Amino acid sequence: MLVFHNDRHALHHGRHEMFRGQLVPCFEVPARADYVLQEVRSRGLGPVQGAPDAPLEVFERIHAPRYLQFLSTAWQEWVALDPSNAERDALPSYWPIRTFRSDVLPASFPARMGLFSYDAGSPITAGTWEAARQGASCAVAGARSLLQGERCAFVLTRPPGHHAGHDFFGGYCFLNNGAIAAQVLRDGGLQRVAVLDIDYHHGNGTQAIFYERADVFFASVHGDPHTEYPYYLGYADERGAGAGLGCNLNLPLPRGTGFDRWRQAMADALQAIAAWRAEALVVSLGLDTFAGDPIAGFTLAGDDYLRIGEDLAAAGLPTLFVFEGGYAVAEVGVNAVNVLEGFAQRAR
Ligand code: OKP
Ligand code: ZN
Repeated sequence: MLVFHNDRHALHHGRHEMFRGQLVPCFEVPARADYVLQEVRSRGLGPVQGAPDAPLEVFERIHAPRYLQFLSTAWQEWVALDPSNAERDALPSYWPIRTFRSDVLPASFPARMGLFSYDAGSPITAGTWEAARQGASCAVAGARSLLQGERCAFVLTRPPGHHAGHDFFGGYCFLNNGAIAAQVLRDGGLQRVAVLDIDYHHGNGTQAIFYERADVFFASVHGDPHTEYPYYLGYADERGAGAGLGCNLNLPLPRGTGFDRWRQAMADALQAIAAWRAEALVVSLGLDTFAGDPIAGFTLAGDDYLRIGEDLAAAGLPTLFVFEGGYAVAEVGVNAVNVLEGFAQRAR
């Protein structure tokens, strides 16, 4: 399996996120990707390569130009507010919730931080833009490899992407790598592309991006948003809108769900994707469904990830895996590569 590795991922290294009234150390750390790369190498999953920088126009197929402009200069603006900010991560403090305007782009940088975000848990650091841009470039390269005829590929990047929307960051995500990959597949000539999100958290960004589109099917198995982040999206009655009605499938499961029930939900999602006649599959591969995850609530075990890979291979579609969450740092590499190895063994 081809592996597209973001060799600039560690340039994004948040120190703190706001959690219940205090700054706590970030869960989304560079070591996560390092463990996955180490496991990819030790188990000989396949050749590891980087990716050329994709032009911004490719990202503009998914993200608003003014949002990309904001991200690309955010750190410089943060430091310009106060030179001592260089020692601190940039976090938002104000948000334009209902009744406020979002059409006006304020001159104030803190005001724009809030305009383009939805939580205080996603710090911007000196290298966030470089890291996110290189990761999205890996997603572009991975999608192009499928267009060239690869059966499967793995985009090994962080920060993750599935919470990032058309013009907002949040949930540790800045550029929506999976959505960008799906768009590259569409623009490369495929008519019907499915995104299957198996991260513990609902992929609100990806859902929102494709919600009114009939050419990309979004399916997600995740913790019930009544109790789990991101809370405000991911309910079962969200089925798409306009031309996209029927092209969105949410399968929320209660906190504490184990593998048997989870596996049946993924089977239901794959059946819907097959019935919709998808031509390719992008998997938002979160490993935070693991029992040992510090910020999630399902109880999957290491070997379960081999079965997930096998089930995904049995769907028979060209498949791009995009790394998302998974915060049991020491185990995330084994769990991720279990999925990929299970897939590779069943697919051949
Ligand atoms: C990103 B991805 C922990 C609270 C949860 C946001 C979780 C983002 C998950 N301090 N904060 O879907 O794995
Ligand atoms: Zn997650």
